[in-house]
Amino acid sequence: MAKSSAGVTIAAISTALGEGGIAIIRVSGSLAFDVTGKFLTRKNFDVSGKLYLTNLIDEHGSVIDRVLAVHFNAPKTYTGENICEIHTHGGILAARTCLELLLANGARLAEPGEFTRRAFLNGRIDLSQAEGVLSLIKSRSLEALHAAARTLTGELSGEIRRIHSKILELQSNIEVNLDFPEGEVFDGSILPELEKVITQLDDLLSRCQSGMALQNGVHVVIAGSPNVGKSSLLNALLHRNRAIVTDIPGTTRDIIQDSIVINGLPVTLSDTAGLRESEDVIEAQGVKLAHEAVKNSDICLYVVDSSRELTSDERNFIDSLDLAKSIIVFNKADLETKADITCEKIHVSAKNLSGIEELKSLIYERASRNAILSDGLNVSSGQLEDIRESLNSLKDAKYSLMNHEGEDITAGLINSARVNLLRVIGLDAGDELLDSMFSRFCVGK
Ligand SMILES: Nc1nc2c(ncn2[C@@H]2O[C@H](COP(=O)(O)OP(=O)(O)OP(=O)(O)O)[C@@H](O)[C@H]2O)c(=O)[nH]1
Ligand SMILES: [Mg+2]
Repeated sequence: MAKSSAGVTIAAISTALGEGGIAIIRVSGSLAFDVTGKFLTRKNFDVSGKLYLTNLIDEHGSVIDRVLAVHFNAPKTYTGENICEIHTHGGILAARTCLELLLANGARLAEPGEFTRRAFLNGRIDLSQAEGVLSLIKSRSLEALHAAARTLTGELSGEIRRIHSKILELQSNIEVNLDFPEGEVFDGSILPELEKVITQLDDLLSRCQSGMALQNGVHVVIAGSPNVGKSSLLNALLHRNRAIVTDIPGTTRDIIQDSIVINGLPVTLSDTAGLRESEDVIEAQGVKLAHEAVKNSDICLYVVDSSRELTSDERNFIDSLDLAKSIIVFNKADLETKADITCEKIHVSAKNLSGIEELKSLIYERASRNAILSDGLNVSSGQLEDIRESLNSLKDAKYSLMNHEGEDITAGLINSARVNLLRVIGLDAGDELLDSMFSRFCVGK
């Protein structure tokens, strides 16, 4: 979708298709009022933003629906263009007939996210706010919704602009020194100022990581030897019998997935086949899948049966785990403990449900990496990467400053930190970036 397509009048059904109270057809562009005017019996919509009752008619004058219609006059509209919205009665046919009439008479069907893309191109919102719009639509928990709303209302943009102007100040202070090759007039306040900006950007990055975790959720894999109680633990975490539990080792073969929400954090749980060498072709495939799942997980719950001693395979597996993203679960706490290990562990009983709430809190803690998730801000993965790169450039700039590598090198690094930050709010964004961003939206948004 090229930038030049802005201006052509576009139309789409903005509500979900299906039976409902009302359906809204949205039209945006310089000809929005002319295109819709042909099919509305009311001719004057004097007040911008006011809903008027009118009839929707077809080319022959037959009434299709009694509707509410509203004109929003450019430029203070969602897209920055003239917008007309027609509120038909819910149901697929009235809305679809209305849309077809508009498409046959001067409007083009909007592409996914095209209304919001126009809002961005016309300066009504920046790119981080556009991401907020998308996240708001896709939120799966109230906390994720709050994070999206904070971004949509401009909290992230405000922070980015504030940090950007501080970086700009630093950059110009350093560039002044480029005129003095000996560097003898070097301003000693630059380093502490740079450190302050690094701390601020670091905080912002962790708020964005929190927002991302709230939006995407985390993937938790339950792994361990056969019969230790992995499937029982899945059922305990879900509070329902999702997976088959038996005392026969090798019961679970395929990966069994389900999800829970912990303090607003969506968590996908995967129960896996017990890890062991197996001659059984099906079980061996399950074990292979289990290893892959552990590798791709955000957090691994490594379950052991605490009522028996650990095997050398289990000890080796624990040694190979990245403990920052793993939780060692000593299951069967209702029985006498025989297992022993020095690293941190949590005692639970999937049978009598002791320790399950504590385990959920631990999963939340690990996932949030001690950041406060309720402070989250929404970004796309590309925007998160831009913030991270910006931070890395600032850290490199600090290193180069401390090691007297030269003001030109420091200034170059600070400049790239600044440019990366601007990308987050969409300044200098190319068509390619915008295409990938807005293609994730639905039609009509
Ligand atoms: N006493 C006690 N028994 C448990 C507990 N958790 C699971 N069990 C029992 O341990 C046996 C194995 O449980 P599963 O949940 O099927 O174990 P698994 O790790 O999924 O086993 P595989 O799928 O074969 O790898 C069953 O008989 C469970 O009833 C527990 O906390 N306490
Ligand atoms: Mg199982």
